[in-house]
Amino acid sequence: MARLVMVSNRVIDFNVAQQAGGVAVAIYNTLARQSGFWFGWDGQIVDSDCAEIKVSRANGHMTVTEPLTPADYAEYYLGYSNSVLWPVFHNRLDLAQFEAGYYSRYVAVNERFAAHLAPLIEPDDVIWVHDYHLLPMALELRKLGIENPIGYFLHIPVGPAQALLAIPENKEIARALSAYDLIGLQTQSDVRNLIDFLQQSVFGRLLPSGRIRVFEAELDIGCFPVGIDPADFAFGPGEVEALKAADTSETNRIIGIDRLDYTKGLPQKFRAYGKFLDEYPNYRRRIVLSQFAPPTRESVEAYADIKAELESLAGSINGRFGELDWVPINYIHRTIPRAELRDVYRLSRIGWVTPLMDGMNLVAKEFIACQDPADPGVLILSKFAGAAAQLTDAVLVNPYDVNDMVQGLRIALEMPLDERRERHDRLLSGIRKNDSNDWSHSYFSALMKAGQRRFARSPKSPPEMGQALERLQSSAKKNIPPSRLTANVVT
Ligand code: GDG
Repeated sequence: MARLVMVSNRVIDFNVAQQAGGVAVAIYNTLARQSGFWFGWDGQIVDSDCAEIKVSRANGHMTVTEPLTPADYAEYYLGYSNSVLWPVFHNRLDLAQFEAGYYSRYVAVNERFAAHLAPLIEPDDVIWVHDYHLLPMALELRKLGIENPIGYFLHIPVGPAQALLAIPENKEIARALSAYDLIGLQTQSDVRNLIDFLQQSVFGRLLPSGRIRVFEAELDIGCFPVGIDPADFAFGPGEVEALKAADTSETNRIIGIDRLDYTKGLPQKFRAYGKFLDEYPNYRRRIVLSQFAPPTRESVEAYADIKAELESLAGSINGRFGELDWVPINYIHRTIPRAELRDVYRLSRIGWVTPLMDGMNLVAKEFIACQDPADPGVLILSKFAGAAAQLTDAVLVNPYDVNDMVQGLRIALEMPLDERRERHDRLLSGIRKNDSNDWSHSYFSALMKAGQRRFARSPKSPPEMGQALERLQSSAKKNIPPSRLTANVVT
């Protein structure tokens, strides 16, 4: 039976994956409808080179995972993935740590994952690799003779070609990308940037078909904006009434939910909020900014810096404007449970989502999904989030321009009910139409087509594979339980 094999850096237990948010939910929602399994790191760090591979089954779904060693964690995860690729792709060359030889460990971990995954692959499987940690995965699998269709989806944005070209190993990165059949990105601008990079780095050539020739390969690169499942955020009968009854706050809540990351524009948001309170004193005591900023990658230096900066900004704004009975910024450096997240979105008048650069940003979509259509809150969204290409009815702002941020907040707070309803209605229909199901189906269909081209070109492809692709595509619609896994694994 044809299966979909999802590969991502971090595999979340199927029992809790839906609670995790972001990439994990996107993968969970796809696999929940499809036969296959999920392969990657289990989040454990163990002091041993002989990694034990674990197979877990939960709710009829299967995950295959392995731990990292402390050196892998330091160099593959914190190092090359999060101190080179993450800042560069977000156009923060100033934070990239090119020294330190992280690259060899990055490739070695991909090589090891590929060596453990390859024996599990059956001739008619389709492989879908996620995100920047695993960029060389297809190349490593190909070296082991895997000829199956392999797709790649990059969840983060693609900065300008000039930034990517600054990576010392940029040619190796380009070669690694050429081993995929399809590269999926979040926006058209990402697609343009990646093509530009491939042209400049390794003389990639755009073909009349729209594909790009890189070395011997012909690559499909397309835009597939990630969506959410709005049903995950629906309120049941009586839930909203209970929520409202329990809410005693008399101020208008402005909600921010962002991992504490330098790409999220949090200092810019805090400064704009301080300027707003300065310029519009009539709003003092009437609004509160509740900013959740759960910790992330704390051992990377740039993350420690942003934490200190934010604490100082929140402290100085609260110190300057606060009263005995009013604290202007409620800054919470903790993760909140997903169920509470939904309530907080619903009870907020404004969703303030202003990253400096973001692949998509699902918080923006979640906020819209949680609003009351009869009296919805307003989304303020950065022009530089991937989501802005779709959510054009949000109040779009430039997070680098403090005056634009201040005016965006004023417009959102003053927006009349009719306009709020109209904008929300259009935003919600877009989110429903381009939901997570639509994302995985459209990516998957494109991967099928790219896979078929591979069979046509490659004499090595098993003959049954073309039909297998079609079977897999139709099984996706029927919610078939995962099939067996037989190779050398320890359960
Ligand atoms: C990558 C790309 C792209 C956040 N704080 C808490 C919490 N969250 C949840 C949100 C949301 C998710 O985390 C964050 O959304 P992102 O869109 O930033 O997702 P990531 O996986 O971090 O990022 C991004 C995304 O991939 C998908 O392609 O949009 O651009 O960087 O779901 O709700 N959840 C809970 N407590 C928190 O404190 N429970």
